[in-house]
Amino acid sequence: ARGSSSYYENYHSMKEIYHWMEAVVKVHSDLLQKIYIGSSYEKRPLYVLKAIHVRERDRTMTTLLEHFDFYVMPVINVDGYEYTWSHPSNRLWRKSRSSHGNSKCIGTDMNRNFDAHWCGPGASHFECQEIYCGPYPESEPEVKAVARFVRDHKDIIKAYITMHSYSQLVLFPYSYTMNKSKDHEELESLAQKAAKAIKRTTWKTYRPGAGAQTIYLAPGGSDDWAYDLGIKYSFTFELRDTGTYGFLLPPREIKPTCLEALSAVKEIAQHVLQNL
Ligand code: PAY
Ligand code: ZN
Repeated sequence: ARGSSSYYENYHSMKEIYHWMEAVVKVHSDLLQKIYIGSSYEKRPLYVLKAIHVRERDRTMTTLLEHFDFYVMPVINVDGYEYTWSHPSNRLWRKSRSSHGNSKCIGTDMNRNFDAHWCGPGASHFECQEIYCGPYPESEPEVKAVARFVRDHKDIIKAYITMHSYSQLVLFPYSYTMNKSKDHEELESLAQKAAKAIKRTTWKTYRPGAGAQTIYLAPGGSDDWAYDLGIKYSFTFELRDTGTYGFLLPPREIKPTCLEALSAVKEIAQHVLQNL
């Protein structure tokens, strides 16, 4: 059932996630709001949950919520996610489900579709590739919706964190170039602190580093785009694991993965608070 803790120890279909969003904002209407930011290629709604202040048992969380609102988008690739459920043989589908012109392949890599060195080295112009950048930046309605939401709130957004899997990394800009950003030193030490918070929480090892230097060149990502927009504290978490199960992480690891990720989020938020 939705309220029970086992709900957070399992994977859920898009339909269930939509119901869950509806239910949590209903039950916690004093601190949660659901914001509609646009619709997907297949016309599914895109929502961001906004969490505001009050009544937390955890002291750090209370302090953080006194100073910050948290905006959380549970799923950006709603069409792709639904597709992994309705077509189990495509359980690992990565891209969107859009088709542009008379392309013979479906889908754009949303993490190559943001307007940050769009389609440079590390992305592909070919529709059939997993890292297809799309016909132009923000060609994907989901990317456009997120970019517009972030642009419209850029003066109030103090940090941006995007969650991916897998590899256990805390990445920061840049991913589109091997060059260091102008905030490299600060972001590196904060990423190290975040990784240490994770270690204290679950004893797992996450490696901090700039994207391109740590994994590979990846242009058109949301983290670099948010950073270049002026949101200094921009991070990509690559969650569990390091390859044993890879993208098919067992459900029993969901909860500890959330706990460690949350500890890293708090570490980053505290740093932001101290540097306002
Ligand atoms: O900002 O450097 C970044 C993240 C790059 C990610 C990307 O390629 O878009 C990294 C991959 C991801 O999470 O999508 C990593 C996974 C393991 C993959 O698909 O290779
Ligand atoms: Zn990813």
